[in-house]
Amino acid sequence: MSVLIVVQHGSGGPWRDRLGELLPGESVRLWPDAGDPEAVEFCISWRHPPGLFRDFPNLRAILSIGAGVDHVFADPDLPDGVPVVRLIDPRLKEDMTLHVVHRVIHYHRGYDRYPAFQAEATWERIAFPDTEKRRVGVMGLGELGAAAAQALAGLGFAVGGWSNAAKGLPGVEDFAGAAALPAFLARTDILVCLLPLTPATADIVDARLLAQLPEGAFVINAARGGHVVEADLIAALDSGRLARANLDVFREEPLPAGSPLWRHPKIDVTPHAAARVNLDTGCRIFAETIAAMKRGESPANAVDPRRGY
Ligand code: NDP
Ligand code: OXD
Repeated sequence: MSVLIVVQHGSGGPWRDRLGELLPGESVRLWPDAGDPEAVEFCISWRHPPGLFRDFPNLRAILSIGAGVDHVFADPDLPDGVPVVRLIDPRLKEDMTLHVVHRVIHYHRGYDRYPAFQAEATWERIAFPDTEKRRVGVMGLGELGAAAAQALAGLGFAVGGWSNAAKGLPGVEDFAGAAALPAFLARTDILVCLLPLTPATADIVDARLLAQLPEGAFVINAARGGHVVEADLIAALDSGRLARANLDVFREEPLPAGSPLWRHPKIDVTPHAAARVNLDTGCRIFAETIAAMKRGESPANAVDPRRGY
């Protein structure tokens, strides 16, 4: 049997080496060096070439190198009945929480505006509301959104969270389902998107949604580029309705040099850097999943393909 690491861009070598240490006796290979296709039982993958998994007739699971599994389900030619397993890693959650908290505080306190003051040698303090009056809204209260929302609530922000089903998180006001979206948006000064990318959430941050935010709101997208209609976001920033946006993820990555997002004066670009998949913790989780499946257990954190997250 073999475990195949599939990474299209970047280096998969360290993943192969670390996993080889954690799974002694198994053949851990790096695509495209797949070896005997019949021997491949597990693929550990980030943005594989569509159709690839069909090459492996004895594949038992596809393990996502990432919390998001949209990159797997983007393949219209997945083999039937092979579970897709998402990565739930406390280290990734911690990284994301720090990114979101940092960005929220940055906008809440007006730190984005001080570089312009400094450039003109202007000594001026920016006013900001008391923390409990700053309303932050987190779209998606899953592994990452719930942690970020609770951290923000712990700092004293007025936090609301939108998800399919109410979560009852301490200090986080619940807004559940499509019917609750307008009320959630109307009370959100700083919108954080941590939704999974599915047919139901693609393009969700569009002109219609942005128009429901209060005047001068901020947007932080740390989920997927496909959530945001870029032209609508730019129009809302240009008109002054929105104050500023931080985009960490993009429809095309790396973000092409010619993209207007790079140079927009009210957009802060980070290069899909909100949370990294950690080699140590990630490999340990993959090794545990494979070991459990070899003992005959079902994989924890398999995704329901009908939901897509
Ligand atoms: P989860 O699957 O744990 O949580 C998803 C949340 O979104 C759930 O609360 C779910 O609600 C809610 N949701 C899904 N669809 C809808 C909908 N149609 N309407 C309302 N709520 C919905 O995801 P994670 O928290 O693990 O990750 C979120 C995303 O973050 C990933 O999919 C990935 O795209 C992105 N990500 C980005 C990274 C970066 O570096 N920028 C790093 C890691 C992840 P319910 O629970 O009620 O069903
Ligand atoms: C992920 C990511 O999904 O890094 O984990 O984007």
